[in-house]
Amino acid sequence: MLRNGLPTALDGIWDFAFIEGATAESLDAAKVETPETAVVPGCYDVSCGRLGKKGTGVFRRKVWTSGLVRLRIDGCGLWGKISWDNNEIGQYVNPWGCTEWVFDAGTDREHILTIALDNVLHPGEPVLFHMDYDMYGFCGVFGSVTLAELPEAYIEQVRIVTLVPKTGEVSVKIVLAGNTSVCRHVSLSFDDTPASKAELTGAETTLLLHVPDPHIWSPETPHLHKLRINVGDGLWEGSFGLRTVECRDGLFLLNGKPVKLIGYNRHESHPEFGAAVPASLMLEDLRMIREQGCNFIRGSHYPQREVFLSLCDRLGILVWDEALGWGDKPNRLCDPVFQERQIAQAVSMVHFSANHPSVVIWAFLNEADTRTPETREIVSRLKTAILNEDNTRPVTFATCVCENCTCLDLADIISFNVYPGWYQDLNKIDSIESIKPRFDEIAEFASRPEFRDKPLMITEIGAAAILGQHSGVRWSEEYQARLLKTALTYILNHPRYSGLAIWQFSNHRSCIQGPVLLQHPSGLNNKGVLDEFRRPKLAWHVISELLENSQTQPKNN
Ligand code: ADA
Repeated sequence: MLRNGLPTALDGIWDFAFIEGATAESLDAAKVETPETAVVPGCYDVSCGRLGKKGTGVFRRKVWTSGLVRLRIDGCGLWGKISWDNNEIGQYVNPWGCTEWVFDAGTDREHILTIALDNVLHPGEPVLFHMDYDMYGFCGVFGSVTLAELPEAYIEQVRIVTLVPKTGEVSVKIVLAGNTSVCRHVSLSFDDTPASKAELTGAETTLLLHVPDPHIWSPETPHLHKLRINVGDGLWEGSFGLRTVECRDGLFLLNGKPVKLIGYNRHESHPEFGAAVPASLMLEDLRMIREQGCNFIRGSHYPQREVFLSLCDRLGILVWDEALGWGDKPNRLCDPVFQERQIAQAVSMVHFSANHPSVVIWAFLNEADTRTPETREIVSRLKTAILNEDNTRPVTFATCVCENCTCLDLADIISFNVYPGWYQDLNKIDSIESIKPRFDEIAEFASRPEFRDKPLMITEIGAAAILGQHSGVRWSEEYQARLLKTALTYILNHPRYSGLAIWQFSNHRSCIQGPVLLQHPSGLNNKGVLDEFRRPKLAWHVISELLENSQTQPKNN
């Protein structure tokens, strides 16, 4: 490895052991034997015989390095401890979220990296994942593990903000760490053009620069620019997009033009990969979504991985990126430890993902029960923490308490999760006709003076369907297709709505044994318009035809 701060991937074959019933906290992981084999990224509990097992997966490999290093893991399940040789160097308490640790690796020799992760649920503890969440808590390393050898003064963060897309005017904030006094100048090169030099003004320097030959980033023209930065021995390379996002007069504006956000909620879930969905499958998912005529993904319900956002940057897909939460009640929302972990997770999400042009909305706490005033504190603290990290994007949260939410004034986008036709009117064999009146009611509510300047979205609506089930009523492909066609037709044609995220792209594995309408005895949430293997249900074809004939959405680039 070159000691320039650039990451090297440690993915591939690792040693492994699974200790059933144990928590990572209870293990002295550095001393656990690891006679089995695992592949990183990868989940332990996806294959038969392992699904549902609770315990600690111990992942281990050798690494030859020395000195100051930065270890980064782009998402894990669910929590655990990181050890280097025989020392614990950090805890992982940020399920699905990217986390990094900077530490002294020691002398130039072979070292032992151990990642111990448990999916044991800690009922009653203020952890960030619970058994009553409608998503399976896999045990594994979901994203890439990288290590970077750091020079004496190294680049901790670069934040690129578009000021004027057309002229390519950007601000570039460079945050240094280590012995920053040794560096006085920085050299920057856009798109491999000749580098320009600038003076550093300390640990944090913000420069106003012009991108030569600027091209705007948008779903139709997802043009990416590249920036390379040299500071002393330190090197940073990254891509970015010239685009602006705004919410004004009830509209969602991209580069100053109104856009309807039409697409899906998508979980990272697959029967063979669990939550460690490979980039090749992510690309297939995104290609299908783009070719169908959609332009939007709500990353439900946790921070999206680096590689996923990079693919969305390249394909021109707009992303709602949200911190982990699912139906949390006031007892959790008001817990001080839960609040601190929620805030740390949200800040980390923004810290790692803010340079992705595809990310256009930050969010948190899906369907938190915000009907009572004491829940405002965490919502307000999360919004403030995110804006302190990045004030260039709208910040919001999706609520299912809708008009009864006490925090809508804190939401930059009014985002309602509603299920007329599925969870309501269960005494009726068919209640799809309740969608229009409900959407009318919401549009009326969102037209009140206090809300009318905020964009309005339906961030969830859907119905389950079992592939091959053609009864015409709930659980059939026909019912799901009719329900979604009704909802999508309404949103595409109603000017008050800025978007719709269908629940959901593909079936995902749940872990709650909740009401049968929520998930099928197979342990899957079957509201995907594709099944868990991405096999299309009737709804996929009906939506494709609807979008093909709609004048509202931009056609594919
Ligand atoms: C909620 C929740 C989703 C999913 C959905 C459903 O809206 O936000 O994660 O559980 O319900 O399938 O009912």
